[in-house]
Parts: sequence; structure tokens; C-alpha cells
Amino acid sequence: MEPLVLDSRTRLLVLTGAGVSAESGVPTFRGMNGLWENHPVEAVASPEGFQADPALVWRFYSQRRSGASSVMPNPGHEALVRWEQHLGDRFLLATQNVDGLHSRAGSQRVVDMHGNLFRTKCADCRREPFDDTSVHPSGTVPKCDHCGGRLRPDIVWFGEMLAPSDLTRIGEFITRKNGTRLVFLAAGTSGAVWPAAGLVDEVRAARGDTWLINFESAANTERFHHFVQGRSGEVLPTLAK
Ligand code: BJW
Ligand code: ZN
Repeated sequence: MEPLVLDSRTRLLVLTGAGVSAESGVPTFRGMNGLWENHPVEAVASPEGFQADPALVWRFYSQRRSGASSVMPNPGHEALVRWEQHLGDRFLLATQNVDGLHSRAGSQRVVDMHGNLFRTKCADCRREPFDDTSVHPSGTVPKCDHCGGRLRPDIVWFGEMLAPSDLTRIGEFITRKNGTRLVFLAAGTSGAVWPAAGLVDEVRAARGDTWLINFESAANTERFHHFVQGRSGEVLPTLAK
């Protein structure tokens, strides 16, 4: 297999998805057939779902908070930390995962594209999102101290916009012109959810080299120059030269 070359002329954008956390024991989305306790993920991860049954949504995210707190980063996360230590500002990690495992492993240049499981915001007022590990497993709905409105997890749900500052940070990394060669590596993601699934095309438009590391073929596999089929915790630690 051709190695992934990370030399002093390379800048590397990594996109991770649920598959990278799978080996830590965090369930993937499509692996649950897109269902949680028989509810379609869209029903518990959308503004409409929250409107219809906020207590159910808090039960879902409480279970996720408890699950993510009880697991540890795996060798896939650790390989990304080593690449960042080697590349410095020529490295950026865009993650769709909200579990915080990349930061816990030691990654620093991280864009949490889909938000953070351990942050809460108000659905009604503009107060700043805040760190929060509390759980509401019986399905009660926490209230905002500022306006009395409903609190919600600080997650990007279906139909919601990603933070413009996050998209700008990723876009600027892709188009940066400083004589470096752009490499993009996506790992553990089904390529089904946008705009993350379109990053491979943005990178190709900027003439970058593209790699997919995934356990099975993804919805956008044919858009990548290289596809390495396998588990991220096994492939990532041995991929780079
Ligand atoms: C392993 C492994 C191992 C397992 N090693 N691999 C263009 C076209 C069509 C639709 C749209 C479009 N643009 C926007 C949309 C709508 C929508 C969308 O994409 N829908 C699709 C389902 C079609 N996108 C949005 O709504 C986004 N917002 C937006 O675009 O705003 C503007 C707009 C709004 C409305 C209309 C048009 C524009 C927001 C998307 C936010 C997604 N949020 C979620 C849920 C909340 C997070 C949470 O609670 O955790 O984020 S969805 C869910 O999917 C979650 C994930 O981050 C995301 C991606 O999933 P991921 O990570 O790829 O996981 P899986 O499970 O799908 O795949 C895991 C893969 O790993 C598998 O392939 C396994 O084989 C593999 N694997 N073990 C390596 N050990
Ligand atoms: Zn409020």
C-alpha cells in the first residue's frame, strides 16, 4: 500500500466520524440502523423532534453523555494526536463527533462541526452555551436561569446550520496558499451527511490528495483518490510515513 506522506511540505485536513469512536465503544448512527430505542435519529436530533418531545430528546442525550463519559480514546485518536504534534499549524481536525474524545486524547486544533455533547445552550435566548455534564435520564427538561426557556444540547441537529466560523476555518485551511501540498483524510464516516460529505470535493477543487479510511464503502467512496478499508484504530497508527 502506498504510504500517506506527512513531510514538511504537507498540510493535512482530517475529517472524522462515528467510526473513529466505535472502537472506544460509542455506537455509530447508521450502525443502529439510524434508530435509537426505535425512534429514527432525525426524530431525536432535530429542532422539530425537540419541539414535539423535549423530554425524549433529553433522555437520548443523557444516555449519550453517560456513555461518552465512561469510555476512553483509542489508538485511532492517538495517531491523530501524533500527526498534529508533527505537523503543528499544518494540521486541522474537523470532527463530526460530539463525544469530546479527540480533545480528551490531546488533539488541540479541533473543529467540532456538529457541536459538543457536554455543552448546553438555551433554545429561546441568546445566552452563551456553557459546559454541562448533567443528565436528565427520566426525561425532565432543564430550564434556562436567564429566561426560563428550555435548555437544549449544543449540537447541530438536522436542518440546522453549522457555525459559520467553523466552516470558514475549514474553508481557509483548504484554500491556504503557502506552498504546502494539501492532503485530506476522512475516517470512520458514512459520507451520508452534508456538508461534511462534500469536503472531499472542496479539497479536490483545491487540487488536494484525498484518502478515505473506513470499515465499509461509504456513500462517497468514489470521490476519493485512495480508499483503505479497515478499522481506523488499526489503519491510522500504521498509515503515515
Ligand atoms: C468504521 C468503524 C471503525 C464503523 N473504523 N470505520 C445536501 C444533500 C442532501 C441533504 C442535505 C444536503 N445538505 C444538507 C442536507 C440536509 C442534512 C443531511 O445531510 N441529510 C442527509 C441525511 C441526506 N444536513 C443538515 O441538515 C446539516 N445542516 C445543514 O446543511 O444546514 C443547511 C441546510 C439545512 C436544511 C436543508 C439544506 C441545508 C446538519 C447536519 C447535522 C448532523 N447532525 C447529526 C446528529 C446530531 C449529532 C449527535 O447527536 O451526535 O450528526 S446526524 C449524525 O450523522 C451525526 C453524525 O455526526 C453525522 C455523521 O455520521 P457519521 O459520523 O458519518 O456516522 P455513521 O454512523 O453514518 O457512519 C459511521 C461509519 O463508520 C460507517 O460507514 C461504518 O462502516 C464506519 N465504521 N466502525 C472505521 N472501527
Ligand atoms: Zn434562555
